[in-house]
Amino acid sequence: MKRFEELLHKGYAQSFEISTVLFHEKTEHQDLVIFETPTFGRVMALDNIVQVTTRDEYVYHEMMTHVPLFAKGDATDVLIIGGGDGGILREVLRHGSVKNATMVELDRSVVDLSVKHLPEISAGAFDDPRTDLIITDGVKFVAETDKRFDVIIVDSTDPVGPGEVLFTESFYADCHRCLKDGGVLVTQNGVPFFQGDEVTNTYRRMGKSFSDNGFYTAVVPTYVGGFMTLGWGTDDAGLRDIDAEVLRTRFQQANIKTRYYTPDLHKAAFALPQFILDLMN
Ligand code: AG3
Repeated sequence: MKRFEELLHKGYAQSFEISTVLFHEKTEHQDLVIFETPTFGRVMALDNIVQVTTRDEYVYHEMMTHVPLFAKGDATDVLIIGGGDGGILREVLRHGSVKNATMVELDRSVVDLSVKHLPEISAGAFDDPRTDLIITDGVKFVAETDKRFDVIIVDSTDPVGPGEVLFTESFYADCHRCLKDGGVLVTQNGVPFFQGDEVTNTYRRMGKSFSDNGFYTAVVPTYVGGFMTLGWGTDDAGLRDIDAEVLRTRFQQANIKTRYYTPDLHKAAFALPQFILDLMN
């Protein structure tokens, strides 16, 4: 029986039984494999690190998207950096307030192969007239664009290889520049039980540009290690503490059916375990 082994964390592995390999090749930027498994459906890994599974993708995609969008309530322009599988884009477009979703992905192959082998993840989102897909380096895009966004979502790989530049002080500063007043930046920030440095570093680096920054959490089974931290940066300190009743009303009016996100969980996700708070000092 063939297996896929992820060796992201020191001395510890995650291993999947492979039913079939659907695709495996080196793209221009990274090694990309998509395989079928008995337990997690289809899995896509980049440079041997699991990015998405059809079984648990909803947790991450809903929390990366609905927390900033329901906190804002009226976002019209959203920027997604990375996220080539289209899962974030799919969730963003479910918000009726959104008029434009700009997605900047480095690796065209990730988009093409996800549409081909993982079609339920983007679920047609790339064909939506509100979508602008731009294949370029996200770092370059935020350094140069004149556009301004209500929400920026950075759906990156881990800070090794092509994703590393998306965890720097200058990148966060450029994201800040691309936000409208009171906009919010959300980032993928790893599993702090194993990747504690990411919390410490991001907290310091984002803090240079944003007057209110921190993290909220989600638990994604295939990002092993318990809580994942999602980075949060804004100059509107009230955004992390929107009244639960307001969130419930917005959620109801948006009429979005979720599998993980609820307004109460949204509130609770900002409560951090002590070991994560300690990493922020
Ligand atoms: N991007 C985040 C993958 C993070 C994996 N890291 C980890 N397990 N620590 C996923 C792309 C989904 N659209």
